[in-house]
Amino acid sequence: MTARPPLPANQFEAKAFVRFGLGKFRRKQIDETLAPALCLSGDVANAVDLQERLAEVPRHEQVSDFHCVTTWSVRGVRWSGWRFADVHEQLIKPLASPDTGANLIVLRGSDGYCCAMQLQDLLREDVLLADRLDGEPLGVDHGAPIRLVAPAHYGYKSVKHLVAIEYWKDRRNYRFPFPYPGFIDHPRGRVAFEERARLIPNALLRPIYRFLIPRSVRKQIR
Ligand SMILES: Nc1nc2c(c(=O)[nH]1)N[C@H]1C(S)=C(S)[C@@H](COP(=O)(O)O)O[C@H]1N2
Ligand SMILES: [Mo]
Repeated sequence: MTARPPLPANQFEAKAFVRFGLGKFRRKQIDETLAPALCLSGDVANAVDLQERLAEVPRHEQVSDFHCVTTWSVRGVRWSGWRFADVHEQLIKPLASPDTGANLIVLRGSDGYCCAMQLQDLLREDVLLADRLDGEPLGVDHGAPIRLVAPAHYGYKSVKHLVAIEYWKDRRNYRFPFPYPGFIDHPRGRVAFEERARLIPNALLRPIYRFLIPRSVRKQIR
């Protein structure tokens, strides 16, 4: 057996992959009766709903580690869905035609959570729009009906219950969800560079986040 590479800096291995959400999002109830939709809008020529068209994109399966910014990691999570890069190339460009320079991508969940990523980071080949986990349809605990999976980035970028994607030129179209301060949201959030937050030094942030872990876990939504 080959040895597994070490975890990224200052992460520890969690025993289980649990439902996780900061503060108020942990308690939010997800409306499972909503008809699935994936609205694409922002600085684009046409706003479109991608939901029905995803089936045209080839499916992709991957196994990746998942790293939460509060320092826990889960190894070997098996996701399946569609590569964001394929969806961008095969659906978003032809159907919506985003403006040149619309490189700030805002991802919104049906619980009101949202997060932004740079287009260049979403086009990595390990970024998925996932609708399956460990060979089963994605459950509501981990983000049904569809979630983002961006393994090179801290988990808070991997928006669950994804219902809308926006392409923007101007950062002012985005705010990290109330009441959380924008400085805890790093513009990139790359795990390899320990980009946990803007402004706050990691040495200060890590103990605060570790303290919050037991308060952010929700074993099951029901
Ligand atoms: N819609 C939504 N997406 C979200 C969150 C959330 O609260 N709501 N929490 C984020 C955080 S901080 C993490 S670590 C992961 C947790 O994913 P999990 O619940 O599948 O473990 O989801 C991220 N995506
Ligand atoms: Mo997280």
